[in-house]
Order: sequence, then C-alpha cells, then structure tokens
Amino acid sequence: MPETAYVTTPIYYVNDRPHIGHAYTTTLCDAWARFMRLAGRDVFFLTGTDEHGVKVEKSAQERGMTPRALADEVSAEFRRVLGDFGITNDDFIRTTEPRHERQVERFLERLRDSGAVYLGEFEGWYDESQEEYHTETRAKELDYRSPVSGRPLVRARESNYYFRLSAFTSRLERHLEENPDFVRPAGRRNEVIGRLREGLQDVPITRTNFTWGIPMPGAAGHVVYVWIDALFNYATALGLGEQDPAGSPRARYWPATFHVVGKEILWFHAVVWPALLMALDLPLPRCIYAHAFWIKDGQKMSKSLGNFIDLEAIRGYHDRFGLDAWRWFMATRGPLGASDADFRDAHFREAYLSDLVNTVGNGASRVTAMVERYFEGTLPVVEDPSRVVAGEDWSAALARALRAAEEAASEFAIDRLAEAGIGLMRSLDGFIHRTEPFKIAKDPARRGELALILRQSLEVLEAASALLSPLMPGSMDRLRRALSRPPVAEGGTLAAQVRLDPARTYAGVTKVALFPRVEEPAP
Ligand code: ME8
Repeated sequence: MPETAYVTTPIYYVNDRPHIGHAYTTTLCDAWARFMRLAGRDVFFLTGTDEHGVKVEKSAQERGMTPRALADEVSAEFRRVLGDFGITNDDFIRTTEPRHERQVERFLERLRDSGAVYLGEFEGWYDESQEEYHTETRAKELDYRSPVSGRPLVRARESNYYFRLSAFTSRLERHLEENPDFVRPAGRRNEVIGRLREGLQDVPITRTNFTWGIPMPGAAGHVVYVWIDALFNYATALGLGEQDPAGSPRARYWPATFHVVGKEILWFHAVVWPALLMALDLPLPRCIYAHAFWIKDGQKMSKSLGNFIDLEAIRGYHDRFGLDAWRWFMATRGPLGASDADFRDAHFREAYLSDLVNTVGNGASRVTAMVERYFEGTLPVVEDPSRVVAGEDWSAALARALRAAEEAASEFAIDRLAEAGIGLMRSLDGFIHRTEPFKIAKDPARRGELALILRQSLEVLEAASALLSPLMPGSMDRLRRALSRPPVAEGGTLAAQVRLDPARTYAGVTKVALFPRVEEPAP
C-alpha cells in the first residue's frame, strides 16, 4: 500500500465571494497534491465551505434570503470556481451537510461525557466581527479593538458550554517543543509558543444568540460556535466521527500531513484544534502551514476598502496569460513565507516574461524546433544519453532536482518545488548556449554529436515537464504531447520520468509554442 498524504485548505465562509486569497491557498494545496500523486502517494485533498454562524445569518438577512439559500448559492460558486482553477480536490465538504452535522454532534457528546466540555458562565472581551473572545492581556495589547475589523471589542457575558482548553496548555507546549515542524514557517511557530506561555483559558464553544448552526446535543437553545463546528470538517470528511470510524475507507488518511491556512487563523489550528483532538484521543496533524497575506499597494485587502483582487480580475489574467501562468505566479511570487506579498500587475508580467516566456517556453520551443528541423522529429536511441557532454552531468543534475523537489514538498515549500523544475530549464538553456547545436548541425560529420546533445535536451525537457506539471498541468501536457510522450501519470511515475532513460524513443517531436508574448496594457 502506498503511503497516504492528506492536505486541507481552510473551509471558506459563504458570506463572501471567492477572491485571490481563496484562490491562493487552494492553488498551493493543489500543486502539492498533484506532486504527491506523481510521487506515488495515496493522496486525499480536501476543501469546502464554512456555512454556519452569525456572519452568514446576518449576510443572508441583509440580502433577504434564508441562510440556507445563501450558503447553497455561494458554496456552488466556490465549487464552480475551483473547476475553473484546475483544482483537483478529492472532496468538497459543506458544514451544513448531514454527514458533518451528525459527526460534530457525536464528537461534542464524547467531549461532554469525558468532562472536556462543561456548562459555565463567562464574561470577557468579545470581537463581534470575528466571533472571538480575547483575554484581558490580549485585549489590552489590541487596544480593545478587533485586530481584523478595527471595531471596538465589547464586554459580553454568557452562560455557555466551555471547552477545557486550559487543561491542555503543558501538553501543547511540549508538543510544539518536541515537534519543531508542527507549525511552519518557523517564525510562526515561535509566535504560537510565545502565546502559549501566557497561558490558556477555557473557551466557550456554544452560543445562544443565534440559531444558524449545529444544536448542542441535549442543550436546548445552545448552538455550536462556528469555529468549533468548522475545525471538525477535517475529521468529519474522513468519517472519523462516525459510529465505526475504523470502518470508513478514508480513515487511513488521518492524521493530516498539512493543514494549510492563512496566518490569521493559525491560533485555532495550532492550539484549539490540537487540544480538541487530544481531548478526543485522536492523533494530531503533522503540520499546520500558515502562509502570509496578499496585500494591495501596501494595504490589507478588505471588503470595506474594495481592493480585493476579485474573481473578475483573476479571470482577466486567465484570459490573457492562461490559467497556468496564474498558477505559476501564485506559487512563486505569493506570500508563502512569513511576509506579505504585494499584488502588482507589473510583477505578474515580469514573472510571466522571465520565467515562462523566456525560460520555459523558449527552451521548449528551441529544442523541439531543432529536433524537428535536423531529425524530422525523430530521435531514437543513438548512444547512451547519460554520457557527460560539455561538462554537463545530466544524470546527476536530474537526481538533484528530484531530491530538491521531494524535500521541498515535504516542507510545503511550493516555491522551491517550482524552482526545482525551472532550475532544470535554466541549466538546459546554458547547455544549449555552450554546446551550440545549431552550429554543429552545419557539419555532417558531427551528426552523432548533434543527436546526443538533442537527445539529452529532450530528456531534460521531459524531466522538467514532469516536475513542473503540478504547477502548470495544462501547458506541461501540451509540452509532453509535442515531445511525443504521454501525459504524466499518477502513482509513482515521477522518479521514472526525472532521469535519463536510454530506452525511451522520441518519434514525432513537433515544435511547441507554450507561452506567447502578451503586449496589452494592464486592465
Ligand atoms: O477564515 N492572502 O474563512 P475565509 C492570502 N471559514 N490568503 C488569504 C487572504 C489574503 N489576503 N485572504 C484570505 C475562514 N485568504 C474560516 C476558516 S477553517 C476550519 C475555517 C485565505 O473565507 C487564507 O487561507 O475568511 C485564509 O486563512 C482563508 O482564505 C480565510 O478564508
């Protein structure tokens, strides 16, 4: 049985339309999932929509709709959009589905029976926009304002069910100490450890001020707080809360390899969620990966500022540059690490021109054009292509690229994954520059040498197309068709494709143009 891998995006709120932030996280996860499938892993990739809570209830009211109708509409739009973005998720979970609700109720019963959840009274600083309470220390640090909306925190008092989060402080601290990779990138981990040291308070997990949510079992009027409801999606999609979880064919995917989230929701994922899992005696996810934010002109993107790169803007890029160019930009120029990334049209064009037009596209068209021109598209096995030509040991270079890609994937370093593939294209460019096959072609006596150089170039192109395919699936398929090679296939074929293979034949290679120059002005 191949090793399993499980990657999740946050589930997105249905009170907002899909925008660049959703596209970003989901595209990163998609590239990772595609890579792991190529590498032979048994992958499960989950995304979905978060549909309960006050925010959705209010948005629906404002639009004169029921929350259910709003959720149906927006959730459907998210699913459509994922299709347009080439996302290969294995499931799409909605928190309003009976399978989710039923399991959340069961989880909460278990938590209450074990004493991890109890009925209590609470007063504290409440962030209405985020539906989140803050401790006195934290509220003071925040100057009694929401860190997200900037609106004042309000003093609120409730009788609610609580989760005994405080009881897990030292176990959580120990887990973070002992597992340096539990939170990535490293800077984010230190933030979490720092906040843990301040101590944890129990958190209310039900509300009585709204009805659009999962009822707390056996507690009339209490509705499960949307964050607790939402976090469970990662487990309910696998059936872990069903009566017989081991019987669920998806149970094998737990624990998750990566929960990928934006930095603003790291706390819930790195502290609250693991504590809930501890209370339920379930294994913890291997890593929470929290990326930073896309910003615009140095400012946070927000609905109120109206500066979000919305679906229409994204589709504009798809139309002019192609979906793969968009995916490439997301993967290589986005806020993957700890710092935010400013979205600029000029950056997009620069990345497109230097990486895709000049490097990937140019390398692919030069090599295929020469094979077509000098060998009528057919380069059978002339000699062992692993011979070192012009000081370029391609066998070693391909092995290095493969290792770099695998290591990058193990750290969710999608930018380095991209680099492993495009690095080969840069080396190929240098190789052609040094060996000058277009000059050798003029000398009939050097035909064997020419064949070997082009043969190696084709093999490198093929390897690069495999490494780049998780990021740019459509164009890499086209490249492979031009190489007369089948599309990359899932299930452990990667290592077989990222190496020199004297037994491969290239017949019917045709010149390919992958990324045309785009001259129009910005939208
Ligand atoms: O928080 N840059 O949903 P949400 C990069 N339902 N990524 C961004 C971004 C930006 N400017 N803005 C949003 C929720 N994102 C909850 C999650 S999970 C159990 C519940 C991405 O619709 C990023 O991944 O507000 C962020 O965490 C997510 O969208 C928030 O989506």
